Amino acid sequence: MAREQISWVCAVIITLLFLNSSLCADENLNLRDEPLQLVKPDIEHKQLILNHDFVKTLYQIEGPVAVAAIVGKYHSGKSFLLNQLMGKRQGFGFNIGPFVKPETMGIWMWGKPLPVTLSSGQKISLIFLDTEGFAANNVSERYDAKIFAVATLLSSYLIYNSVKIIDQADMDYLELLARRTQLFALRSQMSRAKWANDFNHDLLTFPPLMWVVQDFVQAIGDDMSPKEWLEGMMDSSTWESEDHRISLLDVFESVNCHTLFFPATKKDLLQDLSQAREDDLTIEYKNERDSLLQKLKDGIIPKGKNDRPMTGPELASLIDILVTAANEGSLAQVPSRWHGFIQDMKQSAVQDCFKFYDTDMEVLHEKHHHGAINEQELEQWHQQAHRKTLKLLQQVLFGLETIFEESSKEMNVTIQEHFEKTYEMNEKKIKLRCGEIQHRQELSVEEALAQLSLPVLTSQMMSTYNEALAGCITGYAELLEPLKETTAYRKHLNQLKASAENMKNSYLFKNSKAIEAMFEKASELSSAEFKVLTTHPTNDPIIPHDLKRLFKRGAEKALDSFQRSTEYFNEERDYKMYLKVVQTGFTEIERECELRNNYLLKSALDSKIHDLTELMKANTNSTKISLPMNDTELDQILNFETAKVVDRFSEDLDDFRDLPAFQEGIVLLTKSLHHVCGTRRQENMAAYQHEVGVPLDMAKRIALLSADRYDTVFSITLYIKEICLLNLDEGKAANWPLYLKINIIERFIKNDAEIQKLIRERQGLYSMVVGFMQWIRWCLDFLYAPYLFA
Ligand SMILES: Nc1nc2c(ncn2[C@@H]2O[C@H](COP(=O)(O)OP(=O)(O)O)[C@@H](O)[C@H]2O)c(=O)[nH]1
Ligand SMILES: *[C@@H]1O[C@H](CO)[C@@H](O)[C@H](O)[C@H]1NC(C)=O
Ligand SMILES: *[C@@H]1O[C@H](CO)[C@@H](O)[C@H](O)[C@H]1NC(C)=O
Ligand SMILES: *[C@@H]1O[C@H](CO)[C@@H](O)[C@H](O)[C@H]1NC(C)=O
Ligand SMILES: *[C@@H]1O[C@H](CO)[C@@H](O)[C@H](O)[C@H]1NC(C)=O
Ligand SMILES: [Mg+2]
Repeated sequence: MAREQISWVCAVIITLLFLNSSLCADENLNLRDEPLQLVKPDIEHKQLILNHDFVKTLYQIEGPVAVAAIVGKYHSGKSFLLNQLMGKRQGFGFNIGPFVKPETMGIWMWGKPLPVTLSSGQKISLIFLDTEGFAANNVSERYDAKIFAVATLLSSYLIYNSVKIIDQADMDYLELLARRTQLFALRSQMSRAKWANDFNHDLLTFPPLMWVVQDFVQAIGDDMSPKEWLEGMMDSSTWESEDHRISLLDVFESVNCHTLFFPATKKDLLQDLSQAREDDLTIEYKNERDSLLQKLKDGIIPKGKNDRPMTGPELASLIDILVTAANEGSLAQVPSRWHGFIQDMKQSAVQDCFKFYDTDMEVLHEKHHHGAINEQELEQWHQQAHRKTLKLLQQVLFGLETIFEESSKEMNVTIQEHFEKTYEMNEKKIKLRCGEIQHRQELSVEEALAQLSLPVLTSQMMSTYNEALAGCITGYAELLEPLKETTAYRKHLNQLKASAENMKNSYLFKNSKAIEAMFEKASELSSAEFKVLTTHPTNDPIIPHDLKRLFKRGAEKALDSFQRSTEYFNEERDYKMYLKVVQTGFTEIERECELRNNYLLKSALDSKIHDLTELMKANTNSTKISLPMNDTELDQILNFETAKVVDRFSEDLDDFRDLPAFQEGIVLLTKSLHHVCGTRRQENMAAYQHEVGVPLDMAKRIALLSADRYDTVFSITLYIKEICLLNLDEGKAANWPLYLKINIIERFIKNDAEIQKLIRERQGLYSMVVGFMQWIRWCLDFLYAPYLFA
């Protein structure tokens, strides 16, 4: 009684403590010594709902942590067994269902971990998980699979609970669930990206499996352990399709079996074991239970990585991830029939693995910002991804050789097709990229050339071009370094070079035009300068020597200014040619100058001739020479004057002596002077005539009186001459030379109107004929006269 009171008091105190702690539980999240519903089903019993407050309590566990979970059909004694293993007695253990209705929904966790020292000596906090049983009336297999997967992957030790025997259906179902879970784990690993943050994916491992058979009474023979018995069962199991044999051994770290005797013998106790005390349990049960606990401690493999065991926070994160993944449907459907399951698995394995391949290829595309990729790199990456994918596929379909064979064929085709498309697309991208860079580089060359202000030295343009070309080719090579080996690269490089060459030629042409224009302008300017320099200010002709000097100096100056204005470009090919052109231009201007000078000279000569003729006239004017004068003397004077004038001419124009115009001038001057001389002689003659005016008048009167006797021009003329001569011989002119007298007479006849009238009257055919006869006779007379006289 006292003991009962004490225990009652204890219970109250504990309850008060519990209430107190639960009041402030939200703050300090104490580890509670009670079962917590970690995961519960939703209203439709399909999805899992995680209680985050309970998950948070795990954060407080700092040291290594491990989980032991129990799974199995509903109402198979899971909760009771867990209570036994935890050493919890009535009232404090998991709710043990006294009725057929399953009590444990979802996944329950014992709030306070059990400190356990493993056989390896490691001290860990062991957390027990109780689960909702499988195959409840109206619960789907998919829901079962979720619970199983989460519990299994959380565990470091998994207990499968069954009653009395190892049932073939149990084994099939367990294998399906295990296979599902394996796929689930692999998929979770595949989509690493999603939980990349700080999650350790190596935690997704399978624990050792302990198959516990409760109420075991069957004899399995002395030489056979429960493990061997289980293995025998697994070997002999009959499958729907032998092709798709898989084994729990393929999935779990290890598989073991443990049997337990009836916990009690009394029926009322068995119906509600929650009432049973330790003392009520059978010895066999207690022994076998303890040995199971020892096996658990020996067999537990704490999850971890690189010898670092999993801690509380990591466990919390693992729970979160697994529940989320399970809810998102990462668990494929579990068809009830094995064959369908296999087909489904194949399908989803191929799909998932292809997704893996695609994701892996996407990494490459991301790396290249979805641009062009070197073909080799693409190929290599693809092959590597292909290999990895096949390896993954093999892992997923482990133990299912035939469907792996089929699937990998299918996978090869899918991947190959996909790759061909990717490759083709990449080719296009390469072409586009190369073309784009080509144009960009072309622009850079054009820019460099356009910056030059023309005209510019050809050599400078070439060096600018060469520099730009080198830069653009280097730039092209650098920007397209990864695509160097492609044909598009070479093609566009050649195009780039060709269009740069074209650009160069067009700019060279433009420049040569500009240079030409510049030369042209400079040569025009220097020609104009030369013209100005060689234009003489007066209208006087310039003497040849001076003209030459003028030309020389002008040419020097004008050429110098041409050279100065084009000096910068004197290395250009056309420079010498333009220099020649300029000089030729000078020669032409010189010729024009000379022509003009000649013209000026000619008019100067003309006026000189005129002046000198006037001088001659003045010098031989009647005021200077008194006429008539002895012919010889006159001639002497005239010759002297002429010579004087000609000398004066030569003297005045001595500078032009070598020019043909000078000689022509002399000729003209001489002619002109001759004319003056002739005039003077005529005047002299007239003067003589004037001296003999009286006798000549006399002779004319005589001739007029006896003119009728002479009927021809010849005869009358001859008669008049004779009369005149006779008259002259009788006066002053008696001593004058005959030629002078004849000259005077002929002048007189020619100038006298009356005589001329007489002569005209006798003109006509008759006069001509008869005159001619008379002339012949006169000639004969003249011929024979001396002869006759002799
Ligand atoms: N015969 C027998 N009955 C058991 C054993 N363990 C539990 N029970 C009874 O089976 C019923 C269901 O137990 P429970 O632990 O709630 O099973 P659970 O639904 O799998 O958790 C209860 O009435 C228990 O008394 C066992 O080892 N042998
Ligand atoms: C399962 O059946 C029980 C009664 O048999 C019912 O109370 C419960 O709501 C059902 N659950 C679902 C998910 O249908
Ligand atoms: C699939 O492709 C890989 C690599 O190309 C090859 O090694 C393997 O034999 C192929 N598998 C099948 C089934 O064709
Ligand atoms: C001769 O010269 C004088 C002046 O030198 C001039 O006055 C005169 O008219 C001239 N006579 C003739 C006939 O030309
Ligand atoms: C003219 O002069 C020359 C010598 O001066 C002389 O010989 C000649 O007889 C002269 N004639 C006349 C006609 O006076
Ligand atoms: Mg239960």
